[in-house]
This record gives sequence, structure tokens and C-alpha cells, in this order.
Amino acid sequence: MITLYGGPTPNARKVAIALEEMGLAWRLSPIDILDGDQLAPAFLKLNPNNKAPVIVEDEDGADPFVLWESGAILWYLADKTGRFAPVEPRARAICHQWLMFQMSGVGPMFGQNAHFSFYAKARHDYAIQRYANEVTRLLRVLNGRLAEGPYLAGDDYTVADMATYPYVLRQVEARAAEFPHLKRWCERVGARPAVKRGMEVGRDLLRKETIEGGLSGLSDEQRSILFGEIQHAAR
Ligand SMILES: N[C@@H](CCC(=O)N[C@@H](CS)C(=O)NCC(=O)O)C(=O)O
Repeated sequence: MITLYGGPTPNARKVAIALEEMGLAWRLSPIDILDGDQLAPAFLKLNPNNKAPVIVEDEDGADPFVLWESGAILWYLADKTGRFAPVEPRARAICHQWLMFQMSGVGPMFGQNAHFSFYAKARHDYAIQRYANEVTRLLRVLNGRLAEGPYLAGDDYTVADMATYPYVLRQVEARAAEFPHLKRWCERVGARPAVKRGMEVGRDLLRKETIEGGLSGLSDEQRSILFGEIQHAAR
């Protein structure tokens, strides 16, 4: 049995999608990052980087296996099941390339864009513009790639698609005319039953303070947990 620690966020959704696609037995252990669950000592023992998702795999008679960083989790699950990543070295490298592109480009830049456009208390025009430009640039790269074939790694749906879909969906819905190939890919990926189920992970935990929950505004304590004194205190 695999326990997924996370909530209704893009990084946990990627992992939930993969677990569903691969037909693995799993359950959710909810982590509410606005309440600071990621800073609790028991969670920090699993992930000293205080971020979800984390998976813990329990098998009879073996020590639990703990893994964090969503890209590493997806790659492990693909290796474990022999599914959703090519075997031939060059095809595998291309799949890995698009997974790394999501992890090092799309994830951080979309995250900073959300931070400066919606969550930062003060307005920083330079930062807002910089990350909005990066989001557009990255969406163009993805759109160009998907003009060449149905999926990011080529002909087959892989973990690279699972990693990217939860991040880009909202932007693509809002800007479909600019990114027609990405839009068609979103429709193709989003129609998969396992993707629909994975996207629902922790839905009941969605907070009104988040963009998806309606952006009602963060309290000072929530800001401190996520971006301030509490987040950065030595532990
Ligand atoms: N690179 C990490 C990023 C994980 C991440 O940023 N998780 C966020 C939720 S989407 C989190 O747990 N934030 C809590 C915090 O920073 O304290 C991954 O892909 O797993």
C-alpha cells in the first residue's frame, strides 16, 4: 500500500494521476499547507524540505520506503510498474527531458507567477511581469512541441504528460486561442478516467484562500507559514 501525503495542489495531483493510471493501491494522508502540516516534526522526518507530495510505500516485512519530489516519485512509479516511460534509451531520455522541463521550468515559474500575481502582500511590478512572461514563454514551448505529436514524449502518453497537465490546465483554459495544440492535448489527457480521478485528490480540502478556492486572501499567520517567519525558522 502506498500512502500519498498531499492535498489539492498540482504536485500532489501529478502523483495521484500516476497512482490511478498504474492501478496501484494507495490512500491519501491529507497535508494542509495553509495550516502548516508540512512543518510538523513527524512530516519533516519524511521530508526535511517541508513540501508535499511525499509517498510512503509499505510492503509486508520490509522497511517503509519514503520518497519526495514529485518528479522522482513519478519516475520511481514508472520504473516499479514498467509503464508510462519508454525503455529504449533515447526515447527514455526524451521522456525524462520533458519531465525535467516540467520540474525545473514549468513548476517553479508557474509557482512564482502565482506568488507575485496573487499571494504577495506588496505589489512588485517587475516580478509580476517577469514571471508572467516566463509562463507565456513556457506555454509556447509546450504548444510548439505538441504541434509535432500527440504527447510530450512523442507518440505515447507518459509520466511527462502526467506531470505537466495539472500545472498548465488553468492557463490553457483561459488562453485556449493562443495555444491550440496545448488545448487539444489538455482535452486528450483530461478525458482519461485516471486523470479525472487523480485531479480530484483532496478536493474536500480545497481552501477558499487559494486561487482555485476563490482567493479570499491569506491571513498573516498563513503568510508566515508559507512565506515568512514560521516557514524560515531554524528547526
Ligand atoms: N519540487 C517539489 C515542490 C513541492 C511543493 O512546492 N509543494 C508545495 C505544495 S504544491 C508545498 O508543499 N508547499 C509547502 C511549503 O512550501 O511550506 C515537488 O515537485 O515535489
